[in-house]
Amino acid sequence: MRTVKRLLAGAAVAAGLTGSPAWADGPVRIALVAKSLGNGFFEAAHRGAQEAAKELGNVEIIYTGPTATTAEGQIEVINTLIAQKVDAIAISANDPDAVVPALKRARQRGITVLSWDSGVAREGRELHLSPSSSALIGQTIIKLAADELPDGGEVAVLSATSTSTNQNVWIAEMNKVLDKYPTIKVVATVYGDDLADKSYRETQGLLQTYPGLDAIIAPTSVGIVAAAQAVADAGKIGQVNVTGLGLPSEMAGAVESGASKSFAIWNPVDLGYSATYLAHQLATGKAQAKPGAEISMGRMGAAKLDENNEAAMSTPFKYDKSNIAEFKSVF
Ligand code: RAM
Repeated sequence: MRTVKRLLAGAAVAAGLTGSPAWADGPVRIALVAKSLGNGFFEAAHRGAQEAAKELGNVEIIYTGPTATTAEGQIEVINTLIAQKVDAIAISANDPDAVVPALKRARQRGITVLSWDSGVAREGRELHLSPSSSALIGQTIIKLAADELPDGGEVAVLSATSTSTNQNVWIAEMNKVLDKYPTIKVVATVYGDDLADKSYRETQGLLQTYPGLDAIIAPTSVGIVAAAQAVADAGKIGQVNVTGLGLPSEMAGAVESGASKSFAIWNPVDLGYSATYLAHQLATGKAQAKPGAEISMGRMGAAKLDENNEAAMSTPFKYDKSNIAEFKSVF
């Protein structure tokens, strides 16, 4: 724990001093907490975190998370990190509220806490970093589906967990613009919990319940792959288009087979890199999270915090047959 160090660093900032403090004791230990382990999206973010650590120097990344996408699992992870006296916790939360008491305990012990990707309620963190504007993500996922359905049709949503902050916000933003698509009918929302097998089964359920289904929007990198597989296995390629948010490396086969005409995502490596940079700035007292603050994210520029101490990165990028080959080896 670096409470003393942080106070000193804060004083150094206040006094206008810059550079690494000479009294630094060992590496700055930053925990990158995933919604769950084994998810390629978080593994890509971890690569970015390691890149930032190398660039910053004297930083140890502790990449961790529960085995399943539950808040309970994350609370256990947080408690372990508190016991390990890490300097910072950067978490993608399975639930915006359930992790707050554990994160508050961490903060009381001088640990810097921020959320990234999937947010924590304001009282549980210093800042939140979104990959992109939530409104833009919501608008993007419905547009991806609607653009392939010029005559309209039935669309279902396959989400991650029902408590996941980011998917819930994106779906809410999507719903706000549905009136722009009068011929598109959203018939159901189901939850695959970012588990491949559950997402596959939920997709099978959708195909059975809605035989006239035209598209599935899966705003989850795990769900979209499983949904595309279920559509292919059901012989429904060309009938049901799977779209949403996914990794080019994991979706290349689905795009080639035609199960997915297109999908979108931002760069998860950059997201992990940026979250790590922010954690480092806060934990070393080089910056403070407050509305209007501009905090360095290294090669990604600065995060400008809004009135809720939130910042957003770039726009989602669309992948389809024209560019998937180029990006599938990147992330
Ligand atoms: C899954 C997770 C993650 C989300 C991506 C798009 O990997 O739910 O939080 O940002 O999908």
